Amino acid sequence: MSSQVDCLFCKIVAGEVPASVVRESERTLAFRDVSPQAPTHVLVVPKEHYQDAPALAAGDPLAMAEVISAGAAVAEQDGIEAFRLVFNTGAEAGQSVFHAHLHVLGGRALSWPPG
Ligand code: IU
Repeated sequence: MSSQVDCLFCKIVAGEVPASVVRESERTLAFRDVSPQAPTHVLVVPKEHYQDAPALAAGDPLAMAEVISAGAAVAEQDGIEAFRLVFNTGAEAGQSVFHAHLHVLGGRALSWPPG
């Protein structure tokens, strides 16, 4: 499995850094964000390292589909019907960890457009 030295989310996938894991599948891991922006704020990551969502979609479309399905499953687990699925892509769009991850946000009213 491809993994990058010094990638925080690769270390979480490897069990080297602790995380509050809520769901795991063959290709994905879902864990609670350490700085939650909503009552439900979970990150779903592919276990393999891709730097962002477009790279994941191009490199492993099945894993991308599994990430999105896992996001919906997390919302169901947390009992929320309305939620937002977000891939920040690029530093200017707010991406700070360069291992593809889906934010699952819900449990409160969410405004639009985002800042
Ligand atoms: P972003 O889209 O790359 O900005 O999202 C990265 C998220 O990773 C962000 O919401 C952080 O709060 C979260 N996070 C985390 O859950 N655990 C950590 O140790 C670090 C960041 I550093």
